[in-house]
Amino acid sequence: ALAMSLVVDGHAQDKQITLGFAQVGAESAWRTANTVSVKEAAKDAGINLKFSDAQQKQENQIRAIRSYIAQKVNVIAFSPVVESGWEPVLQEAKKAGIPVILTDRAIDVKDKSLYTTMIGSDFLEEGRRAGRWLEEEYKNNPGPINIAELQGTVGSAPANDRHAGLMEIIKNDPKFKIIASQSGDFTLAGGKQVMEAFAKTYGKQINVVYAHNDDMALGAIQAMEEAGMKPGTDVKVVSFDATKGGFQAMIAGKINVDVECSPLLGPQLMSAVKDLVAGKTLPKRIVTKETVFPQNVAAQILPSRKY
Ligand code: GYE
Repeated sequence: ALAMSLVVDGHAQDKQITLGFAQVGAESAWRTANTVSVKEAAKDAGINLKFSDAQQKQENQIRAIRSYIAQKVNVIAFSPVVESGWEPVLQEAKKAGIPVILTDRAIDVKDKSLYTTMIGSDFLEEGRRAGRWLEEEYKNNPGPINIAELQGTVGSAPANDRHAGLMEIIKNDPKFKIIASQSGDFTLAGGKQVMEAFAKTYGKQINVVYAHNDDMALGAIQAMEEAGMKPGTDVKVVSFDATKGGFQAMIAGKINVDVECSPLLGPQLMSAVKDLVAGKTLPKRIVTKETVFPQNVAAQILPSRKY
């Protein structure tokens, strides 16, 4: 492995960087790909990685961050489960002089000096992209267009922003109505369970399922089929991430559009870690490049998908 060469007291010595990474969990295909990306990139960069899985619980993540502080790692990175409640532990990191990088999800703190940079997607823009697709899809339809929303983890940045981005676009067009909205916690099982309840209560009234990720969309598709509904035709399905599973569902005609969100953040994270240790200043925000995939391009694009 490559190691950084530092000159200390006139002696050149190899000093390996240690990074403590506190992951959200393993709730989705996106997350699994993100974990692989982080682990592989650390290896390629010669960075010693300490990795923890919080099983979608903020308290576990806080505990992991505290242990990284106690172990005096060089840099801490984490993908915050939810947006709020981070000040105390981040102040502890700051006091210990350990820089913190946010990956994937943003946090809500007044004191922006509590983190150095945030590497990840613009979830608000993703929600707007989905909203624009809906406007275009239904432009010749007077409505009403009833939307059932499967939200991600309550209080998480992607759930908050994918909802807000959609609202920004459809709020001035009264034909669009969100008739039901509930969290499926970004999991397939959660999406299926919530959709079963929606199907019972609203049945044929639902025109669109707006799922905050592919895993929940796939679960919802199962639930709709079991309830005798036709996802992709009778009910349009809008999803996020654009995983291989999402692409396969598009090819099968069951997801209508998938807004891309890339989990492949490992290489960018490792170069940010190296820059920090080398004393460079990072931009406060590093945005991932992404696009939108409508169903009709899925078969052609799937072979080149990496997650
Ligand atoms: O969309 C979802 C995952 O934070 C962007 O988390 C990420 C989201 C992603 O569970 O599949």
